[in-house]
Amino acid sequence: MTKTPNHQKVVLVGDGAVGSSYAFAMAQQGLAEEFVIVDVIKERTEGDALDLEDATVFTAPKNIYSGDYSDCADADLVVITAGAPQKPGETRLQLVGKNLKIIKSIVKPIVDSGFDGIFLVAANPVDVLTYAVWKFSGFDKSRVIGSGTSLDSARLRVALAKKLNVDPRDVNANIMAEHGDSEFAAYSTATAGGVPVLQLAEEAGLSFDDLLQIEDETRHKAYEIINRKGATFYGIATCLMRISKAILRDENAILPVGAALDGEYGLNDIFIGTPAVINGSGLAKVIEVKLDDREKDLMAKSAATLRQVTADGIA
Ligand code: 6V0
Repeated sequence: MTKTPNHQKVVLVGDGAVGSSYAFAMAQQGLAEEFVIVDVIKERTEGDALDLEDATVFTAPKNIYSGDYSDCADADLVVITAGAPQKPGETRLQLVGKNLKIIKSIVKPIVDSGFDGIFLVAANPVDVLTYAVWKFSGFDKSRVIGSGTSLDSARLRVALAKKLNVDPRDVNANIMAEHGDSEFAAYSTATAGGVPVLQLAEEAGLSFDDLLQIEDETRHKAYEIINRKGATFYGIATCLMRISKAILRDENAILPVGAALDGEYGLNDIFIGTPAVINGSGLAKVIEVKLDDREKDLMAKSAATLRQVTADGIA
């Protein structure tokens, strides 16, 4: 298919629970004129493409089909959700061995296709795998983005909104650092309606210990979902759609993602959860949050955890 100037093409690699939910979210939003699905299980991608094209009657004209890595050649965005998910009780970092192998086998044929767009990575452990995609692809850091703490931040906003009895869309609060057990809530800069969350929490009778309890529940929410239904997918799929939209519509949106750091927070050579400006060129700028002492300490510890796993996994 020949692309016209405004024609946008997305390739999804990994058509499991997360990938297929992402494809559905993208179809619902009418994003990307061409949407290609790749997976080792070919029948599933063919079935999903046939199923999803029926949804386009009610959204926007789209060409959705099952493809292969050669389809990445003229894609604007490749989204990687291929990889083993957590089993009950398993941490994200424990997935590193199996998923690094999968990532390596995926990135090479994509780069060989001539792909010159943006990578968005969601497979876990996402911070380590985003770093791996950057290393294996040889792409500029601005063109490799991880889902990072986007889902965790959404979870924090939902939890705070319930406690404060406000709309979660009006809560501006980020979970930062690893997408995993060492993440933390950046409460010192969180706001709702322009007012500090710390002030609103106090007015609502919530102590800082109550906020730490919310942080802890946010950190463990994935385990609660996995214990009940075996996987989490609608939340992350919608986060991926939101990041994709910021890229495809060149929004300059500030979103929490997994970003490559270049001295921010005193860190280098790492992908980690932080707010960043996302546009048609990828990650335009890391927004460095002014952290308080508790948060600085947690950021450093989380980075050290990630560094250890990254160094062990990617020689
Ligand atoms: P799933 O439902 O098992 O789907 C994984 C898919 O990947 C399957 O369809 C596989 O066939 C496919 N796959 C495996 N190897 C390859 C390969 N070499 N090439 C192409 N496709 C392949 O898992 P699910 O969709 O639940 O999770 C996918 C990944 O996302 C896992 O690593 C999860 O841990 C991760 N998640 C990340 C989140 C985040 O916030 N970043 C949130 C939830 C899940």
